[in-house]
Amino acid sequence: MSDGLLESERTVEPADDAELIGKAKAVLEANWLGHATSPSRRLYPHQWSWDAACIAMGYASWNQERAETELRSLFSGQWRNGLLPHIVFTDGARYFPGPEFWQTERSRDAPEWPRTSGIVQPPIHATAALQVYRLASDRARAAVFLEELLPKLAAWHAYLYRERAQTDGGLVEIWHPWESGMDNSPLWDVALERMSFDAELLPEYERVDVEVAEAAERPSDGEYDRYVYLVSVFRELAYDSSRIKRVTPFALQPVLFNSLLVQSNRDLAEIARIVGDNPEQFQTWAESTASALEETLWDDEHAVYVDYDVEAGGRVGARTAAGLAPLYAGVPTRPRAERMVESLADSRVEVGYPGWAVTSLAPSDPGFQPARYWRGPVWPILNWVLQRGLDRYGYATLAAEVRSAIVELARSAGFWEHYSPATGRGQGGEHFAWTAALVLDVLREDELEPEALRGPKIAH
Ligand code: 2M8
Repeated sequence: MSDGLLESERTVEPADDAELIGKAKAVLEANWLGHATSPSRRLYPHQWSWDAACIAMGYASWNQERAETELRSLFSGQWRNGLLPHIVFTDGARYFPGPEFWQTERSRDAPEWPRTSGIVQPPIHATAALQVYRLASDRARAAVFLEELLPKLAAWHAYLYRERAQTDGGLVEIWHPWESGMDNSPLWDVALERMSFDAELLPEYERVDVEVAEAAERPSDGEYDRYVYLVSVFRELAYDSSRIKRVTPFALQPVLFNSLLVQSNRDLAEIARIVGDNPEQFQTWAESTASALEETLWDDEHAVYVDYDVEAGGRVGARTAAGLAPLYAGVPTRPRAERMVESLADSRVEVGYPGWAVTSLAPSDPGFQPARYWRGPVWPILNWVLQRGLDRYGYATLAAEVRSAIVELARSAGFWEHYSPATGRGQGGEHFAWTAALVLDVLREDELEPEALRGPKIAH
């Protein structure tokens, strides 16, 4: 493992845009498993669901075949009930919890092969599929690909609305912090603390992550006990959603998950139009989730959206940059969007000069920890979601500054899982695939201007 030092600390000349693109492609290549791309070879040696969608978007403009294969491989792990698993396992790789811990063979819905986990991750896949089509060099072939993926994407969203939504609303819920994608975010603290279980009765397990990455940059052992407990409940119930729904001690409706779902529904409707199918169901889903976000999750006092704790029957107190995600899906009214942008000052940090980024928890929050995973570091994905949202509402300069931060962090420190908000130092896993993919998405080779070869392209 390298030291995560900034390139400047190593006195190496920073890469220009064309070189940086070459380095990003090399990271994806190094993580290529032959059928899919691992997020990071040692820390996460399998295929992850929302990483794969972002990775496909990163491949889209220069390697159509890879982009299609990435999504196809992920959907090869889809369950018969439509569930799209958060991990599709590769034989023999070392990670906890692996397939022998998940025991998904207890469910009638799980495929025998590939082996998978039994929970989900944020639904950004229709958005990725549409981007693969839009950037494809061979549009006719991409249209065939969309036709192939449409029923699978539709089954995935149908699973979410059938198994994860309350009867009276359009918000879907998660049953495990891993399903949020923001594993140890303070958003889940109260719900996790409320859970009571006997640690002595937990199945035995051994963490691998803390051998491969700095323990101080990972969730705590107490958090892992809770993650493991929830998996043990699900596998005891043979992953039967109707039973899990009745007993799960952890059920939340996250803003980020639901915002990505709104946009994925909009994109799925567009996919249906492209292949000559009926978009109505997807539009209806998009509108019902968008209205529920507006009506239930808007926090007027803080001008941001907040998660809802279904188990406790109330809003989550913690506020994070995930609360800005509705901008990405075009959900807020213009006055709300303006207030959200004004309040951005609270959670932005100046990194990757001349850009700025949002942190995973505001530096002013007493729980802020600059190296501890989803409790403070800068994550490319959150900033990627934000820049798309800012662009959508016409804040082109702000969006370009956020893109600049994503690019400049990678240029100076390399492609890391997350970055220190104080120094820009790389943290967590190195040579990280979705970081490379998101850089490729915001800095596209086909859009490079000749002068960009001499320095960063920043709009002011
Ligand atoms: C992290 O999550 C995994 C569990 O799914 C882990 O910590 O072992 C999260 O950052 C998640 O959002 C991400 O998809 C995954 C792979 O990059 O790593």
